[in-house]
Amino acid sequence: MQIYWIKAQAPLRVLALCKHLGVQAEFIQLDPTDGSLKTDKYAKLNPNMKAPTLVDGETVLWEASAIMVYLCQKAGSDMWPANHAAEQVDVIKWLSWNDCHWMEAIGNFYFEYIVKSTFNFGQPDQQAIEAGLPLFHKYAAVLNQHLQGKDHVACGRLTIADFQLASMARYWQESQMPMQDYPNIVNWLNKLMQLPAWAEPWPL
Ligand SMILES: N[C@@H](CCC(=O)N[C@@H](CS)C(=O)NCC(=O)O)C(=O)O
Repeated sequence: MQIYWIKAQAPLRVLALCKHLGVQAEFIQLDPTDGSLKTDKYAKLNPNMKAPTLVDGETVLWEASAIMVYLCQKAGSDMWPANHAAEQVDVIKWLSWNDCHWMEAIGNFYFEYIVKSTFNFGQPDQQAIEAGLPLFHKYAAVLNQHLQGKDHVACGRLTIADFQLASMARYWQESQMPMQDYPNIVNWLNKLMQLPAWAEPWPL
């Protein structure tokens, strides 16, 4: 099995999951600045020309959430509740909320501070950060309320929803997200950091 990745939040979830579940794979690092995502060979695997992409024999998969489900099924992990319909609904709800709302609310902080500094794309744009604050507060309040008295986002245990929602939020301090106003989110992120695979997700 091969997993193509770059040093960014969507591949991060998949890499952390592989490490957490002990899934063996060949991890192939690409770089968005050197054209390696844009080759014809890679575009045949992932027509979006983005990472991550998983190749396992005849199976070729893109989208981090689908790849995480595939890996859980392969490893027999209940981080994806394969045999429990109501739990699947719970996980899907939060994956969807992440992709439609949470990513939009925190994505500009992550892009301006983490993506730009990782790939030398220039200085953060403070105006973009400030413009994103109302949306940040709107959705941080939703997640903070949901996490009251909880350590996990869905199913009352660690699932792929935690990895999906935390992959940008984990950088809240470095990217100036005003997360200190949302203590339940901070508590959840801190507890996730106690997982060795989450704390150090990148392949050696
Ligand atoms: N929805 C996709 C997002 C994939 C994506 O946007 N990957 C980014 C890294 S987080 C990427 O490859 N960016 C490089 C580029 O667009 O050139 C997923 O969940 O896998």
